[in-house]
Amino acid sequence: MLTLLLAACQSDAPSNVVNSAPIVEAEDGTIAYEELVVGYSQIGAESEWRTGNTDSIKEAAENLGVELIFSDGQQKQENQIKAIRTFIAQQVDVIGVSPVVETGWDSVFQEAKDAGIPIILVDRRADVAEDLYTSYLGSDFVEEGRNAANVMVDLLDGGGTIVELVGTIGSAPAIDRYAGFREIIKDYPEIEIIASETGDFTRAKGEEVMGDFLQIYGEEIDAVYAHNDDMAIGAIRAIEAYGLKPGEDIKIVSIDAIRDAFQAMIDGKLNATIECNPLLGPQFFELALKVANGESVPKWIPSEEKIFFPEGAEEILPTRRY
Ligand code: GZL
Repeated sequence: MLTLLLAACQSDAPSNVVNSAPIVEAEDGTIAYEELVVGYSQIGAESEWRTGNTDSIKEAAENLGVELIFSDGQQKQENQIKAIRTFIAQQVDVIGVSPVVETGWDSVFQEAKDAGIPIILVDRRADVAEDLYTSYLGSDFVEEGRNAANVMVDLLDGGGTIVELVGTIGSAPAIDRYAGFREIIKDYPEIEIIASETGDFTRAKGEEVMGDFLQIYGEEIDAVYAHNDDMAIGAIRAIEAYGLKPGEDIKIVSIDAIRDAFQAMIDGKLNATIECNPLLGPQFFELALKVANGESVPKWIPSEEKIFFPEGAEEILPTRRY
């Protein structure tokens, strides 16, 4: 017998948040959101995408009444591993983690499994045996790389030289966006990637590395492929400081679709951004509750994503939530 108590609908809740989740107190031992305790190990606050992701997770926990124990790893794997061990000691119901890099998780994930605590990978994957995590909620980064390359081929009309700003070395998005881009570009011998360096997904490093590229290659550069918008915005600053026009003299394609990328497209400084959706909070807790209640869930839940261009950016910008 189920007792269903419907939460009051919050008519003002943002559209992407579940706002009338039923409070279920079941006699079969399953738990409701209000009884769920989740430990979340976040990477850090390296980009606008990340802060949007964190906001979505915290907001969803608040709206659903979930007890969230949140840890900011400051982009260090050792901090994330420490946080996961703390969650295990606190005997949380579910652990969510966005792994800063793909490798080095086997032992701590095994500790969680031995403690009977399921792990959900959010945003980024880990290179571990499939029995060490329950599900992965996140994007197809290889497809994002393919999409960026197809846009770049059109922008360069099939020929030109590209410099690449790579994300955090060893991270799933950097590895996959690197590979997906090359899967397409390999069929265009007139397009050459002349330099590729990590900007660690940050604006400051993206500006620094683009500045170095300009010192070495100067006007030989036709385009920039940035693994995220924050590095692209750093590159825009470096290109302007060098005396060239970003978006015109040097084309730029990046990934994430943050608000500042829409503004850069409106200003004519960015040529396209591939969406990578950080608003995963509601989906994550829906998945966590199912996992806590022993329901079977898909091994991978991919996000739905679009490609955005300067045309229409002005109308879309006010609707963007991150
Ligand atoms: C992608 C996410 C990446 C973003 C960056 O899902 O992991 O990390 O593209 C962020 O902006 O830093």
